[in-house]
Amino acid sequence: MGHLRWLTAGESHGPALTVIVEGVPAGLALTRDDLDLDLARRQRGYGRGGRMKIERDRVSIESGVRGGETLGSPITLRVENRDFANWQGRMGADPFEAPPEPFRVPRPGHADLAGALKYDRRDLRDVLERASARETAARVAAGGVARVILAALGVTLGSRVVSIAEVDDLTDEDARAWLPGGARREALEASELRVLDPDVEARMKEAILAASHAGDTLGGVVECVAVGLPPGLGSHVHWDRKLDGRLAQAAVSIQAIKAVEIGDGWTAARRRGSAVHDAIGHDAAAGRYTRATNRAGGLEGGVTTGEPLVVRAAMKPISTLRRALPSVDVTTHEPAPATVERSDVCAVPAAGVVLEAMVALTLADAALEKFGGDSAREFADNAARYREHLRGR
Ligand code: EPS
Repeated sequence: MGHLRWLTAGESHGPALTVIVEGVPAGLALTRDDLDLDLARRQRGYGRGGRMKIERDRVSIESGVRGGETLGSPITLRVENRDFANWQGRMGADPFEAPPEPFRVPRPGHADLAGALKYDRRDLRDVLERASARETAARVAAGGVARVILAALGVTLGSRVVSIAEVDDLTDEDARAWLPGGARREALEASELRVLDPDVEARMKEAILAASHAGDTLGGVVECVAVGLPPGLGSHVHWDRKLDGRLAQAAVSIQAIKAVEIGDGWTAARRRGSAVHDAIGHDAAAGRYTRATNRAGGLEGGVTTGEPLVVRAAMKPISTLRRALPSVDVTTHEPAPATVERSDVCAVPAAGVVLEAMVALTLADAALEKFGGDSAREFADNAARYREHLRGR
């Protein structure tokens, strides 16, 4: 909606990824350590490729923060691509002395072909460099800023992997246990696949290893939960103000995400209404409405209910296959196996961290829209006054 605006720039093997975040209130405590934590989480995961051994993603804060506090001015974050050192002659901005060997055979499933047709590029690298999920490092850096905005409201969020290929983690545990500060948080973060059930994790690893041996790749499903949200973020009054729609757009915009689910989405479609909707109660002592269940995933009519927000995203298998699929050379139109670049076998755990960032950015935008404020104090005061107004309503 534009209360919190942000733009990323950067190619996968260019010098760096950059993101400018605009609309952040002044006076929020922000350090690079806050942001580096999530960048490191994004780099982990069983099934990642060689690139993650090269990179040590760290943020350099280049504007908008002074002495550890936000100024209210645009915040520029830069994440260096260490791999650029190996790509100088092929990815620099200066005209080439000798043009590098072009990338000619598109990978089915990647943006290679559609992007080259649209932008009239002969070397498919001109497309794939920006389409690469490397860009998500910039999103995660921006997401760290959004997290700090949300923390001022007492909102925290986290994610876990719920399936890889056909292996499901059916653990049905209160998310507060595995969100930051919860008793199961450390175990979840220590898990290489960011899964709650260790037996399930072992089976997922076997599946990833088998796919790797076969020159193949695997996708899966990640779940992001946010708690501490007030009722009333988003709006029912117009399609582009509905928070569920905004979250869906944010989630599906992540590279390789093909579907999104809010609350019990897909299973709700198979059930009767009486088994789907969350009965309403009232807790007089707490001065608030309660729900017996949260199948709606914290959203009704595009508005937060105050219950935990639950968003799931389905990631397709990565499109770079070592056992390449049939494709066509774009210079000769002759059949050829798709080009094989170094890549991941499975990046689902990283997608969970990216989903957290996209959800955080969307929620921070909705919170700024509702509570406004140029300073952190004004923002928090407005939110506190609103919560007071809700008590006893
Ligand atoms: C990624 C960096 C990329 C890939 C991956 C995500 O680095 P490289 O292409 O140099 O190996 O590992 O991107 C893709 C799988 C893709 O299809 O674009 C990262 O930093 O997450």
